[in-house]
Amino acid sequence: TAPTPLIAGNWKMNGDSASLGEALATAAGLGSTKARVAICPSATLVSRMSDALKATNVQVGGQDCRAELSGAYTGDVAAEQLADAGAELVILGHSERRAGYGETNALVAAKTQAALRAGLEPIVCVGETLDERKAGKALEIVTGQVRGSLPAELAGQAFSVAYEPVWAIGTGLTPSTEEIVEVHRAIRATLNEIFGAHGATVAILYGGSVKPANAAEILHADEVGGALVGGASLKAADFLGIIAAV
Ligand code: G2H
Repeated sequence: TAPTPLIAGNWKMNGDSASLGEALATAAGLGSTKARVAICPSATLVSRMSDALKATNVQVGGQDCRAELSGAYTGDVAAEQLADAGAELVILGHSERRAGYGETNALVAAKTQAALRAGLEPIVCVGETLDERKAGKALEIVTGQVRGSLPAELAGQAFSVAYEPVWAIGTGLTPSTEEIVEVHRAIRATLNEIFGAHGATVAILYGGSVKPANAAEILHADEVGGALVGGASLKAADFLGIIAAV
């Protein structure tokens, strides 16, 4: 079965209580979309956003979690705490965390296990840098991240993979549709190899400068099962423009 398309907004370190109106406006404007829609705000907003969106079709997610259940980890958030605050999903291994906090594939895999333990649906991010692409290593890097970041416990579980070429994030640059499809097909083949028939049910999202103007072409490309949207998810009008393109 083909996965239901997932459009997930990654608010990154943006937004406060005044921004809840954008989340509500997104929910109000969904219409009869066939997409599943989620917003992942900062941890400070998860609880209030979950309450605000309770009666709507928009789900709420976190942007990261700690692998451990609890303990002396000042400043960190456990998967269980996100779930308790109302989150249903969590983004893991975003390139901003891989690059900024030295998150390795092994750590991302441990966080993914923690997400499953807490009943959260992981969105595991992978993607090559510009240097890696220029060196002809994009497929090798990305499939290596898929193998290393997805623990065996994901077998039979709901999760998605987000392909975000690092050079396309927040830069306005997007890969060609052919480049996206090539990587997504490689990810699909790797998922099939690891998870067998379950691999075909995993949505592979594209992320990196998705906006209303390029959403239709990207979302209709082969093996693209949705999008992880940063900047263009902050305003309901833009986010709805992307959702409408599914
Ligand atoms: C990539 C993406 C969302 P943006 O990081 O995860 O952000 O759409 O702003 O490039």
